[in-house]
Amino acid sequence: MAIDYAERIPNNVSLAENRRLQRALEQWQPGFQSWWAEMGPVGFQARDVYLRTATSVDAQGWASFGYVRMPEYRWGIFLADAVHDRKVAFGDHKGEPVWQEVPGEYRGALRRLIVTQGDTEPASVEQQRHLGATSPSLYDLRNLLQVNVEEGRHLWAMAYLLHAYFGRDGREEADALLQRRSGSDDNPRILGAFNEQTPDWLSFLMFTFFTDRDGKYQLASLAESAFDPLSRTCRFMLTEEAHHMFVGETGIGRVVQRTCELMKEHDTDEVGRFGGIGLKLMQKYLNFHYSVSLDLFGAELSTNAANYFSMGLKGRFNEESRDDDHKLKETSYRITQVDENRIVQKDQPALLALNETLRDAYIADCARGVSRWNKVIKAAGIDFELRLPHRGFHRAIGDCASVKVTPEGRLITEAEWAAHHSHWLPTPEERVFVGSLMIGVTEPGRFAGWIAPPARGINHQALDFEYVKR
Ligand code: BYC
Repeated sequence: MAIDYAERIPNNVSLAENRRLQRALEQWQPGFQSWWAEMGPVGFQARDVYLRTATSVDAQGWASFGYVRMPEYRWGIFLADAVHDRKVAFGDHKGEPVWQEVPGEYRGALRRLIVTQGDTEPASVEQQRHLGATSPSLYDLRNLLQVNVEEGRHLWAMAYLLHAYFGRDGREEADALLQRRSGSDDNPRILGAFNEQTPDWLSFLMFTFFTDRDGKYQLASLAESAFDPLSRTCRFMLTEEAHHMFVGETGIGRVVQRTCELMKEHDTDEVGRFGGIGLKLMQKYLNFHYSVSLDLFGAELSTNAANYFSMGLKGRFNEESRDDDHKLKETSYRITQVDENRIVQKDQPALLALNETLRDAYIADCARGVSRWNKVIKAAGIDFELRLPHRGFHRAIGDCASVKVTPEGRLITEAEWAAHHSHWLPTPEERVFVGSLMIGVTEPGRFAGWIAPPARGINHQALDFEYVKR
């Protein structure tokens, strides 16, 4: 179904036929716009940016590219097409028709999931709002702003579900999504990683690789939901999310490539003197972003996750292609836990271990990306490998939050941690150094010295295309 851009709120949910809902969303819209003006990207709001906008939801051609000023971006509500005769794929309701309304007894749990998902979207925009001034090229600036407007659209997606299906408390929650602030002491965002800072572009690229990838896995699990509007919303969000992870994976790949070039040119690992970011420093940023993103999956054993699954609200990654009973009452799953000061593997009830199941899928996906970066290093003839640290390293949620673990997975004392953590995580001085490299480059086709140009431009445009107009 094509989307009517003449409407005040572009949508493919027949909003015009539901006057009450339309009015409620039209009342929320100015709040969103004020939030965008106050907390969205700093600068560039009056510029023409070469953005893609969703114009339909079919697999081919949903994206149309053109110059848009961000405040005029057509944020709207788009659900993937309904799957005919869709049945609940897991949990206690397996095999029953999916729901078009929220079952009363699951209202609270479902609202909480939608609010948690929705809260991350504006949070990431807030975290990234200062990055435009220091973008390494117009190409990268455009990608940042694309990610930002699409996170804004994902906020719309969740605000729509809250307004359409949760009555007054849904409207209150949608308002609260515009009120919390990333990093605020009094009213912070819900999940830890979304209160961290994204102060420089290396952090941004790591964030889009690691933290947006949590988004992929969480959205894919919610796309399995028996609550069909949530499933359809998340399915369409996933198509947009892919570009965000592309920005991270290719972005870090380009930093790695540039570093390798500098290492060879100057025959040294110490590329900082030549305006590059050393591989060891990159490893520290990786350690940080990976570990805070692992926390986003919750504790290894979670009754919340078990309930979400049994209720049919949140499935596993690729639920339908899994070869088991999809109820998991009798199954076990091997997880990593801390037991009497040792890290051990234990079989636990699979139903309780769903957060860990999802984290495992995520870890395998991260490892594939890291191995692609390592190919760049190897091709340059350099003997170094980036690595994912142990899953217990630097954790604030779950079993390992109470202990200290090295990147290799060895349990250590607080004193050892205090003596060594600066070898594993970026120090304040290193963050200042990375910050010092961040000087905005705005001439079309030029790139900052710490990152290589990409292999190709956006939507078949040249690298020196004016992705953001003066
Ligand atoms: N920070 O039972 P547990 C994205 C709380 S990213 C702070 O293990 P559960 C995006 C937890 O709430 C994807 N608190 O938790 C990416 C619970 O609190 P209560 C976002 C945390 O519920 C980039 C307690 O600890 N989507 O889209 O099984 C840019 C016990 O924990 C954290 C979702 O997350 C944390 N990290 O699992 C833009 C999907 N972790 O009950 C966007 C929806 C746990 O004791 N959310 N806690 O008060 C969920 O499915 C679940 O809420 C979680 C947590 C998986 C996050």
